[in-house]
Amino acid sequence: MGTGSAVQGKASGATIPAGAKTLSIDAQPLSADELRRMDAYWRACNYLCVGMLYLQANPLLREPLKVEHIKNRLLGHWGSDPGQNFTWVHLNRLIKKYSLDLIYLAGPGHGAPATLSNSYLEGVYSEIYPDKSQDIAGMQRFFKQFSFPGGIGSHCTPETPGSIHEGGELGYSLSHGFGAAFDNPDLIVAVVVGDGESETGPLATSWHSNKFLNPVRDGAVLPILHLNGYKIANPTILARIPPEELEMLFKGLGYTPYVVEGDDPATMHQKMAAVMEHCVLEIRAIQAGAREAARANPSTIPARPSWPMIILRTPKGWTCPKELDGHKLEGSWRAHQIPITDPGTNPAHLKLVEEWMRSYRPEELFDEAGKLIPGLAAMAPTGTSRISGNPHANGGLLRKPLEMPDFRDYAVKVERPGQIEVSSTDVLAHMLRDVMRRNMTSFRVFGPDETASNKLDAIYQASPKTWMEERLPEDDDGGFLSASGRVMEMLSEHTLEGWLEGYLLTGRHGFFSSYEAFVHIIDSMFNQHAKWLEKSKLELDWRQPVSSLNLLITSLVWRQDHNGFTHQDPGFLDVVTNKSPEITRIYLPPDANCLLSVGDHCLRSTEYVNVIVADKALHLQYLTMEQAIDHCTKGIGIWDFASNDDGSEPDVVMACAGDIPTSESLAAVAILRERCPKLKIRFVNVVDLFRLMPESEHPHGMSDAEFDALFTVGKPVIFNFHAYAFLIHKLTYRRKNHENIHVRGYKEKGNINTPLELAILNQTDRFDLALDAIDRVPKLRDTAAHTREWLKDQIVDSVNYAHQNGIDRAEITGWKWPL
Ligand SMILES: Cc1ncc(C[n+]2csc(CCOP(=O)(O)OP(=O)(O)O)c2C)c(N)n1
Ligand SMILES: [Mg+2]
Repeated sequence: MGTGSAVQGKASGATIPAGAKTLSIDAQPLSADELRRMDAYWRACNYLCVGMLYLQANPLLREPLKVEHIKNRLLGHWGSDPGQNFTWVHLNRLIKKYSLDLIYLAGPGHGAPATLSNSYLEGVYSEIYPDKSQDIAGMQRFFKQFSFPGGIGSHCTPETPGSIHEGGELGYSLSHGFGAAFDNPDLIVAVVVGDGESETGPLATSWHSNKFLNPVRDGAVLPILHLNGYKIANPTILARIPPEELEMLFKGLGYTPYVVEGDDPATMHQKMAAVMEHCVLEIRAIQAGAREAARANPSTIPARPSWPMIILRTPKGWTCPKELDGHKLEGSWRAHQIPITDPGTNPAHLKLVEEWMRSYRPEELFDEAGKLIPGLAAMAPTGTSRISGNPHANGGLLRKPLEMPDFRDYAVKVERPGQIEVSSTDVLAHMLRDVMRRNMTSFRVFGPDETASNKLDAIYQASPKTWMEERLPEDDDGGFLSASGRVMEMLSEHTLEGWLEGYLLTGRHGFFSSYEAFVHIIDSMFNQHAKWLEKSKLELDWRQPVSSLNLLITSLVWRQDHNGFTHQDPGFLDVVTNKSPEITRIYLPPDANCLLSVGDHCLRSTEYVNVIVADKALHLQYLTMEQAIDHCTKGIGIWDFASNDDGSEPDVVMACAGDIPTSESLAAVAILRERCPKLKIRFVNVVDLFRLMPESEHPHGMSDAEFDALFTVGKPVIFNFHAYAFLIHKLTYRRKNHENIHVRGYKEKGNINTPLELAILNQTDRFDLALDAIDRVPKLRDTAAHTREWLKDQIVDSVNYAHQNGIDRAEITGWKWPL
């Protein structure tokens, strides 16, 4: 055990004043009977956890434990379970006592046996999975399926009732928890944070979420730092730093930490009961005070409270055998996974497992049929008050569709294609502003300090940014800060993504914008969320659909000429295409009207990750609203205004995906049509990237017949792509004409360049695209030699001009579609 100064002072249980450090060990809120029953319930949870790890038969040890009762392959984690069970049992007491609406997030999701055992004891598990009934046969199946082929995973996967946090990839528990609490004023989100998890970057920064939680309109998060001292194979930092530093750390982060430390169950139950009750009452007092003040004077600005948190210092693997073969087991990293790994081959160890399981006295806990005895079952809350049955953890049950304005009302007037320049994201922002206005308790916009930079600042007209900290007079000059703001801005992509996921999984709606290069920071969070959605959507009927995660990628590679190479990386799309086609969508709207149509579609959708790629800078506009709707509905199409192959087979297909590649492709077409007037060109634009895939591989995929009709079966295709070229090959490699598809994209060439120079470096510019066409159309090879030379001269001249003047030539910057 650690040596922390766990318990100081003489205050009594729930009456400790806010800000007091710890509670007295003398606080004894539990009656002898309550203590006995809580401990019994905890023993039942712990028993079930060990059963899940080890047993495939003889679940209640009604006969002596034999080798054949043990699973052939032992998988799962024990170390985290007893502390999590302990926490859950104490939460149950307070849910009942104070009619709390409470959900639970297991940061160390590998401790899933704790969540599962509680769900089983609460009856929710059997309601959802009737074959895992509350009897001996059901318990046997419940044990056997855990971490077993054909069964369930070893983390708090989507199959786990009450879970919105898988916890396999550590670091996101607290941000998920805060996301769940936003705009849920009556909800308490208990988040167990692993002490190892606390060492991750995302978790470390997510403590600052308290600076964005408004006690008037939001719920509360109760962090419980699970200081069990160890990770897989090492001590944890927070368990070994001096207790004073630990306390200062959390005070410095703005929390009031309460320490519960020990290993004697009876004493620990009293301590935890006292501390947790105090925390709940403190939360309630904070909320009541802030809400009362707001009622009395709506212009009151609520101060950020010092929210309580618990530091639970217990031995890792608490209650397992103290030692194994002379090695410390309880209270060591050796308890992390399967504490005793060889009961199948080592009779002494088999005996030890049996003794360990019998130490929980299952015969006192379960009746003859194998059901938790009524006196203990009555300890759990009922109905939707059960943590594992709380509808917030199945957010689709609570989700209401957004009230949407008509996106057509924001349309850019396009009389002729390619004549006017507009910032597409600015146009979208006006729609988002009105989405916000109509959904002031269920929609938030997230961005890492980039909402304004991404030209989405019109949203501030509906709601400013959430800010609970000090405000200076100058903040009123364009700062848009308010405790009641609904635009979430913190410079942590991790925290924002975590908030958004928590917000969505509890039934609400959101929109995230990020610089393209830095969206990679949340690659892994995207991966995990995508996995969650896939399982929920495809395999779990009982999980109701939640809103899609809408990710606008902007400040694109092609307009990072001022920031340079570090800000150029369009590779997030590659990451997205690895995930299940059932839940991934990528849209590259070429102009503002297409972006509006796509944005409307995404905000209404459920169970997807929608990735929208659209630049913030001024860009030419091509389609009227009606044309844009048609184009986006099809997802890919021929643009007649740019094509001259009507009624005949084209000589070349000029294809493109992305706003900036579209304008370069169009400029290339204009050059070719002027200089090679006999050339038959078909211009194809792709909005919905997955249209390129075969229909057998993606729900949006095109049939071969459709693909062949657009791209021909033998003509050259010059495809100008927003991101890395290889992705287009990956999506089209099975198509008949694949060998003629010549893709240009970003080639990792960049620095401080002009936009055209950057395109030239990567050969995505109009001149190189025109050269590509000439080189691939047989009849031009001989006849277009002069044009070829002219194009090469243009490239040299453009680069020279950029290097001399620092900008592109006026005919480039002011280029318009000429036909
Ligand atoms: C981001 C990440 N890195 C590494 C791992 C591998 N891993 C699984 S459990 C674990 C230790 C976790 O320790 P802690 O958070 O203290 O949990 P507990 O002690 O409650 O088991 C690690 C490193 C992971 N799951 N996620
Ligand atoms: Mg730990």
